[in-house]
Amino acid sequence: MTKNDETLRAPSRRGFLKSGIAIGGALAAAPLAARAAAAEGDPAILEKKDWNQYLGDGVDARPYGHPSEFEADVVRRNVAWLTADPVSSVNFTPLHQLDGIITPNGLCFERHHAGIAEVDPAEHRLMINGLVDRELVFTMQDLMRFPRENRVYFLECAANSGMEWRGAQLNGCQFTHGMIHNVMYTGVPLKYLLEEAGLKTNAKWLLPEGADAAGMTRSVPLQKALDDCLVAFKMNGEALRPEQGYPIRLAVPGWEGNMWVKWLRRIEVGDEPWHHREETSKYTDLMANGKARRFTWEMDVKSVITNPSPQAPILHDKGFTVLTGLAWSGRGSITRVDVSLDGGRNWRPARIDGPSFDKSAHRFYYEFDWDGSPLLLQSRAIDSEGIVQPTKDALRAVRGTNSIYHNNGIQTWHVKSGGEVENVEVS
Ligand SMILES: Nc1nc2c(c(=O)[nH]1)N[C@H]1C(S)=C(S)[C@@H](COP(=O)(O)O)O[C@H]1N2
Ligand SMILES: [Mo]
Repeated sequence: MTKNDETLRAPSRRGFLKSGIAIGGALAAAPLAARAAAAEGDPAILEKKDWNQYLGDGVDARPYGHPSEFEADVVRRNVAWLTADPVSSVNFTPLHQLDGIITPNGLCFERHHAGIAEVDPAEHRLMINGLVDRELVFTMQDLMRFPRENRVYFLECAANSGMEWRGAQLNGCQFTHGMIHNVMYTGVPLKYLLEEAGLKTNAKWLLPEGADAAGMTRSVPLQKALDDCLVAFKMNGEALRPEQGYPIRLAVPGWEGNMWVKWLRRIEVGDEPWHHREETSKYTDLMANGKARRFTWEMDVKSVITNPSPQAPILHDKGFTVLTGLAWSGRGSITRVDVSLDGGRNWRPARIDGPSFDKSAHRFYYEFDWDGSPLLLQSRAIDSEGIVQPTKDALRAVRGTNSIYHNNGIQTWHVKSGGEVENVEVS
């Protein structure tokens, strides 16, 4: 448990609300009135604070801004026992501490196979070779002279929720679902670069390659590249972070994160897939009969309730509460999210708020009057293809229990009467 979680869970605050005069039942019916009553004698109102009376830092004190010191707990976290070494590892986006649909750049989860490459853009090149009329090498300046587009996409690692295949394991949506981020990319459509090189008639596949020490490669069908892939250089308006592939990465919208090659240095054009390591021994779905599926590219429709969740318990007594979460699909947009408070027996539609883009995260809310009794929270998303997020049992019926990747099953959180939340499975 983190320091801040403990602070928030401290019984004194709950006790204060309980014992406060004239609060009791009023809290459930009219939370705002109850808060006003609680303010009587509140030192936060009566006492002058430093920030009321002293001048603050001037404009140049923070040339690159950072969050308030009181938000120091909002950070990526890893699970040390998952991997042998942090240079080939993963950390997780703190989904339970965010809102809206955009992931701030400093909080995007990281997945590296050989650590973060610190690339000097002046010495970085993008080469296109293989089945093309003209093999080309682009500098960063060359790339800036192609038309750019801005698009919001999620990137989800195929291994997201992989630890949960056989049952509930990690206690927090940061850890069960945090291998995802959702940012606005600025980039050059890959098709413009391929047109510049000129594709031979037998060109069918691409092999993007990273400049990191892992030299990561994946086979990407040409059709996908011509459809919506971007060579991205900005995220949320600023340069990609080194963690995310500075100065350029490939965006492969809706498809598994492993294909989004970071520190992109070369794209080979070929006539068949290469079957490299990342698409054979890794990132394939091992079925019950011991055979693996050849490729699973799309990230299917999925959702998770981010609050309440194990790292974000309910901190008030019974009464009005805000449930929220994220939903996404690699096949399009999200048209509906249902929420259940009783482990999937009854479903009610949630309210989707904020922009809805294809292959981007969607934010949903469900506000309800909590009667203080235990809950089994679930969310179930439906995408624009009409595909419904499955239960974990439905997934296992088809795929068996050997799988790691592509677990888009429905997640359950058990809210206890005290407001604490635990990861459980109800399928
Ligand atoms: N060059 C390179 N590209 C890479 C990787 C890598 O290790 N090296 N990891 C891949 C994997 S498995 C994932 S899930 C995503 C993670 O992207 P992120 O670090 O921006 O979250 O990058 C992919 N691209
Ligand atoms: Mo990944």
